[in-house]
Amino acid sequence: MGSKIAIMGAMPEEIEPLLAKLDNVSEDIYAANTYYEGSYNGQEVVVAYSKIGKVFATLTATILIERFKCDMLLFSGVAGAISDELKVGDLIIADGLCQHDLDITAFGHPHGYVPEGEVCIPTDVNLRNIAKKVANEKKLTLKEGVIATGDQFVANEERKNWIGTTFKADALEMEGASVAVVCSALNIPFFILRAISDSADMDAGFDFDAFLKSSAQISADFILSMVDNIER
Ligand code: 4EH
Repeated sequence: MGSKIAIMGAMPEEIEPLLAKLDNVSEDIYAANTYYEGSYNGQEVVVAYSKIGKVFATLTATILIERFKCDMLLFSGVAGAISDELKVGDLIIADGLCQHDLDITAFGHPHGYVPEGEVCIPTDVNLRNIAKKVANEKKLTLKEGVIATGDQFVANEERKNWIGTTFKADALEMEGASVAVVCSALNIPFFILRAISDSADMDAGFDFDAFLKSSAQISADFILSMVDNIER
């Protein structure tokens, strides 16, 4: 199925645990970013971090597909929890992604919607099923739900709860929906995994700094197990 798999993060910390496990890595600089081509257990992969936010994530996802010819994209990183069920280090996979900061409600449209777009973009069902199989084998709990994306680091209970109720979202971050827009438009199967680093509340900045590394590692380890379970 996957002949060349893109694995994307937003921050260096999110891809460092991936790069540490690749073989035959070569670096290619393109559009002011570094792309790492290599292999994992014989599977060809291209790894990159986009930089933070929706615009950079859109650029990187597009380049991974159009220039590096990846035919599948997996995102690995951390997220703020909305659901009370999610604690630091827990994993969530997106069944769909929305943009919580996209607002043309002045014209009567719902939050997150623009004409010819969709509020919530679904991820690839096959990749989600592989994730569930991997979680079973590893005896890990995997939550599945909506992930809300926006160009804001949310450290505010009120904003977090608004995003939760408006989009029925379980977690939030700043890149996933961009990847969803690009991959769905280009018909590339994609998957978004996040390990919780904070709860998007007043302690979020502090918690994020404390748990970025450990949660990024948890997400990266899981993503690499998924690569082992994807048909070549
Ligand atoms: O890439 C951005 C990072 C935070 S900004 C989105 N990532 C982490 C996920 C995330 C998140 N997003 C929004 C984790 N917790 C979040 C939250 N709100 N509460 C950043 C981080 N460190 C330095 C500079 N910018």
